[in-house]
Amino acid sequence: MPKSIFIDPDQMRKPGLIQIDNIPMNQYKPDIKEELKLYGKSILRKIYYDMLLIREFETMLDIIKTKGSYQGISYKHQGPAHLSLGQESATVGMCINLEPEDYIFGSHRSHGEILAKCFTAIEKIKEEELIKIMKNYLNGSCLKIVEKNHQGELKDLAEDFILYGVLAEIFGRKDGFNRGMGGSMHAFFVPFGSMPNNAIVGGSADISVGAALFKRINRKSGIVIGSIGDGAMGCGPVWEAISLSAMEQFHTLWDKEIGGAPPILFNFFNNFYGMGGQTYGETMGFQYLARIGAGVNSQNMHAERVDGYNPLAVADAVNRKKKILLSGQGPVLLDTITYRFSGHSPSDASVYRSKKEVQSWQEVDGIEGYRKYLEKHGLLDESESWEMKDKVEKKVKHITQLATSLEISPRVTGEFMESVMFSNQSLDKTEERKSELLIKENENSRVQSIAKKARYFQAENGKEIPKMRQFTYRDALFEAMLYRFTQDPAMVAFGEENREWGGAFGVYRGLSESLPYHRLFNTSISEGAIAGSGAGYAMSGGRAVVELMYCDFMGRAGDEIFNQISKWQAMSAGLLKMPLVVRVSVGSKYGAQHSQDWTSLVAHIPGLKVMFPATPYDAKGMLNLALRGTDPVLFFESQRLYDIGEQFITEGVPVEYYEVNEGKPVIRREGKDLTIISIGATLYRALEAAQELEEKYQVSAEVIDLRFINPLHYQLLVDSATRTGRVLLTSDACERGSFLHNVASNLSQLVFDHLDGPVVVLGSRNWITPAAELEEIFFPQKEWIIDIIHERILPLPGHEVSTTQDTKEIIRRNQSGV
Ligand SMILES: Cc1ncc(C[n+]2csc(CCOP(=O)(O)OP(=O)(O)O)c2C)c(N)n1
Ligand SMILES: [Mg+2]
Repeated sequence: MPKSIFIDPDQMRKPGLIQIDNIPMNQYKPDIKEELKLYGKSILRKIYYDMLLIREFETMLDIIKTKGSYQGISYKHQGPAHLSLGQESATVGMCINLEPEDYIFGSHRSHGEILAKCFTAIEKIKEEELIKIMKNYLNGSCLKIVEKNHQGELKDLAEDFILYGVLAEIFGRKDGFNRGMGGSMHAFFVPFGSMPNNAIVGGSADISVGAALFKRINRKSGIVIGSIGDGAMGCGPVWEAISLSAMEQFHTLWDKEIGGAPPILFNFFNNFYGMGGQTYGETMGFQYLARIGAGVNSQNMHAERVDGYNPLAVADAVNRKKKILLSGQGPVLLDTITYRFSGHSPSDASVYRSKKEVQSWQEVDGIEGYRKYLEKHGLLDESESWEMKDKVEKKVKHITQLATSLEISPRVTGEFMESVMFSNQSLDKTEERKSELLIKENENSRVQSIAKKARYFQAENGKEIPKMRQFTYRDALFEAMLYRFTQDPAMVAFGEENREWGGAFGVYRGLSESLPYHRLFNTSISEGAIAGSGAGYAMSGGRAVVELMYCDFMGRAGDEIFNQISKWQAMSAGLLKMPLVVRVSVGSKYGAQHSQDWTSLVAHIPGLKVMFPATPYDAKGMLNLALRGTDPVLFFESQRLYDIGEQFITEGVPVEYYEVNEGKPVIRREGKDLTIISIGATLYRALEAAQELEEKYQVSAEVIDLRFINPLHYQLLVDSATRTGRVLLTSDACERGSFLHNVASNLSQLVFDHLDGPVVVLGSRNWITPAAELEEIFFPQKEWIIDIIHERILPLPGHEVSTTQDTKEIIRRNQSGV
């Protein structure tokens, strides 16, 4: 299906003026008759109660943190407490009109949001369902703690359950909502629509977009709110998230039946500060945050400034925006003004703002203002409000007693932590329905052309088959992708140029014939949001494959890869899965910013699986493995390899489905004198070197292709090194800090008694990658491999070195930092 939007030069060159519609600010007009009609007396009172309860919860944490004791309960809380005292009206208001299936994601300051969202859900969920959720959550262990000696109604018990689940999480306890693996800044409770909260400023923006994509693409009900602070408006990934969420293709190219844009509301809790920086008048230039909407699309993102000091104003805005979002007309931006009375954290002395300013906001406190409003209209009297205050104090005290006691609330063990780093499952489909495909698999023209190709690089007579007719590494990746698209209806792939172009290197070429736009699409040039929304999509229950054109662009998606994709399974205590494959192409020939192998960076990050196939057989078998798993995989590919045919599996790359065993390296050439271990495209230079070692020096080198970086099985490496007693490791990654040093260090320890020489690492030089014409003096070459073996491991009689790899040279290089 070719793209059909015509860009008309006459239209584009026409003079004119861009008209920008007005952006409303604080337009809510209280009308008690209407409000009573909409919510009823009991909910209007409940709003006050919820605000009080959140205030008491946060006050307790503040006192615990600063004084070490609350209502006679002594406790030292070591972790953070970013409190939202003063912001309760904004958070409660946001949640009043949300249903349990609506998702909220938040920031480091989100205790109030979790509580408010869950309290609203308790109101809306039927009692039997409520019991079921509490009984099933963490096998009922959290419920058991609060139901002991509990008297009263089920909803009251559910409230305790929420308060305890959040507080025990903040205190790092086993029966906290995420078994203490998330803690204060990351607690959440999915069954009530409270999704992960992020300690990275703005981190929730692109994850929320991914969740909204999941809802839209899979026709799930509800909207997604990504709540972040005003300070987050300065973060690149937030702008990227907004760009991606506002792509016009949702209206212009996607099937109408999908329903339009993802239902995402970016809710900025605008308290005018990002730590000590004032976003109004100092660190940002927007003056009114809502203005940002005007730059994004012609609807101004339906942006509004809302008075977060009136919960009903926020509730009204969310309600109106929800309709827009459900009709596919998002994204929406809310500039919800609020103020935090407390410091950024309890250690904050508030030196960046005046006492007068804090007092002025305290004088118009949203909770007090709302109480007066209810009293004025006869919906609450003074004694009732005191009763409520008394009740919330007792409740918070009780929960604090439970959550601070190590006897009642123990911590998890190291074994548990280890068990949740990966989910290690195989899942054919993430949703139960038929996969949407535009044509049958065998009607796809690429499938038809691949069918004519030779799946082994040589003919029976031993002659190499012409390149054009070889089934390549690129074809192998295509086959794995298409297969999984047919199996998993909720699988999507996106990135820059993913559709007609077929991904930067044509891996997907032809896939657009088979897949509708909502399953394969181009995105804005937003690597952070591409990776982050992939994470949001995956954690919401789907499977995503995102592509980063060049490994060097991982830097742009740094937070998403290092902090988000890698950590949410473990931070959720294994409750969330992350079936996400990030395809990363390792370049060459394009100089310093397009040619680096950064496998070592991700090898260092716990929580990621890292793979790097070097042959078509592995490309297909390993991508099959990654695409059926439930863990995040950084899947490295090499631009040097896309065009190669299969040279090792003589039967050829199977047409049928197969998987390569996870973590297992493979011997590519057997030998007895020396083991050469390679990662990625360096394999082929290692094999050339092994050939020359054999022919010229009668040294028999075993060549092992590591294939996997994490997890990695060492046994085959240990066996080989034990047999040969000599090990050289090589890859195209720069030598300093290369993952190969880890393998070398482990092997040195594991086979120390059998070694006849040092375990040596040969990488690229510790320079920038030079222009294509100079690459031979940068990347490891066959000659370097032989030279380093000669100089450091096994002298080769008569060998004349062309490079210096001796001790003096290694010391010199390190001394110069190169
Ligand atoms: C990427 C990143 N940079 C800096 C920080 C440190 N930090 C934590 S909160 C914060 C201020 C955030 O301001 P805002 O987004 O307005 O949220 P608020 O604290 O006002 O709720 C900063 C700078 C961080 N956690 N993440
Ligand atoms: Mg702020």
